[in-house]
Amino acid sequence: MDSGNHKVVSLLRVMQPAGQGSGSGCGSKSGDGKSGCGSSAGQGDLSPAVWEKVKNHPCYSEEAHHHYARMHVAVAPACNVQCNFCNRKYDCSNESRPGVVSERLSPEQAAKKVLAVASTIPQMTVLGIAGPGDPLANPEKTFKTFELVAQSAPDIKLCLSTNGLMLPDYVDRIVALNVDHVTITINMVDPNVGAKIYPWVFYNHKRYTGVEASRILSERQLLGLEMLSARGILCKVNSVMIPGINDQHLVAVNKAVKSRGAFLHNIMPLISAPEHGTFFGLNGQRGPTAQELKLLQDSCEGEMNMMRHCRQCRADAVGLLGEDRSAEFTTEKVMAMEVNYDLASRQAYQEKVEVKRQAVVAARNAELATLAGERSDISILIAVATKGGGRINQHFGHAREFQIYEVSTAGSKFVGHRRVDNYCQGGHGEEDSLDTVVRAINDCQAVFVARIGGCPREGLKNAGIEPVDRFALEYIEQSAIAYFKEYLARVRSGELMHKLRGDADIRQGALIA
Ligand code: CLF
Ligand code: SF4
Repeated sequence: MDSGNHKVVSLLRVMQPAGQGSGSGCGSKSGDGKSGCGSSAGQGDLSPAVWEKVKNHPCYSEEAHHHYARMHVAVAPACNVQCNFCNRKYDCSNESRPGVVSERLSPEQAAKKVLAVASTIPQMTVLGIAGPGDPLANPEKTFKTFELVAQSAPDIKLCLSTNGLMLPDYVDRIVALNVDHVTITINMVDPNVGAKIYPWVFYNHKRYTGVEASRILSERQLLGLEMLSARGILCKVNSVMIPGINDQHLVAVNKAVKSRGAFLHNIMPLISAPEHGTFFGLNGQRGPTAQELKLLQDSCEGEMNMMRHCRQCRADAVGLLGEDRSAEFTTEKVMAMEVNYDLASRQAYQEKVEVKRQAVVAARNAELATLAGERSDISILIAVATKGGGRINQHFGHAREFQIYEVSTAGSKFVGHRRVDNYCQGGHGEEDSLDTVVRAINDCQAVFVARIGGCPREGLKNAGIEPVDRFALEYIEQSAIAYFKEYLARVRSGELMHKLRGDADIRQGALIA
């Protein structure tokens, strides 16, 4: 894609009103069509029943993901499809990408782990089964796990992520078990495109290849989505953006899934590096740049809610979406743990979380009100170092990801995140790491941090990115809007010339803890 034209189109997109704080992502489900859930204050025009399902689901509500955690249990090793971006053979506890796990669990082990995590992390609200293979290629293990958890931890929402091949066969069981969030990964609705992504599918005791394989997969995925929507299950569609293969085509996918009742669409970048051992990785298939991904997400956002806060989790991830606490809950540790699952204390803790969450929203709205009547075509991106809670509360050197906010006179919204190697390693800064960070947030005008040292401060300034620590420990969106007002004033006074920043990198390699 021509990068020059790309920038112009991207600017035009971001000049469009961000939509009263609605907009970016979260997600959930069918029937209610497009509605605010993303970075908006809350219920918006969702029905009370849908709001109840999404309000503390960290994937279906961008706002919730700052406060609530999810966990996955790896009970589903087998898969009935081969995707060219997947390799489940490699297992590294430092690597974060879908399909990677350190241990596979029995349903009984998984249920014990859920109780152990629930009693340690009271803001863990969702149990997802997402692999390492396909949960519906392992139906007995998957449903047995859900049954056990529903009996022992009834407040935890059950969530399922599938390639969709077997979905139509299990809709009744999903409904009966009260699994009210289902994600289907749909990367194409045209089997000719699919043939470049899926070498084979195994269906009805037979292996299919080529276009035929993708035709079967696509029909089953769309049928499953329709059936779930008709039953009132919240459906999210995940799509992997593969430049040159399905990037343009995902607009058609977006329309197809919206028309079948999907509540949220999560377009994720292809993660592709040779060391992953995937077909795409070994054959040099690149992932999208940050700007390419955002442009596609923006172009689909007019159609439906887009999720932009997905962290492409491991199949055994535990914690807030930006963190991974799975190492605290190995089978050995879990089996030795004294589990004290106490529903009342979990609820009491979550009530406190809600109070904090409302404070974040109220602060953002109050600041937003001060922008009323402002008109400008300027829109900027800000990178934020945060450990969660909606605050700027992380040292620059400790950040392993930056959250990205877009701010304009329409307000602020979360539009993505960038993984980085943390700058401080062994107590001192690494110049190579600073280069990586600069490339990852190169499209941002500023980076908000709780603290920052002298060397990285200078390095960022030289790269044209303003390091900002005066909002340390303050709320992110409130601060972003306040900064934007100052930025506009500086532009208007002539102190500053507003310039479009360049593109940025999305990390392709393994995440090193
Ligand atoms: Fe897990 Fe998926 Fe449920 Fe979330 S993850 S099964 S919907 S609880 Fe979330 Fe992780 Fe992205 Fe999935 S951030 S990979 S979208
Ligand atoms: Fe991997 Fe999921 Fe594709 Fe199966 S469906 S090959 S587990 S990405």
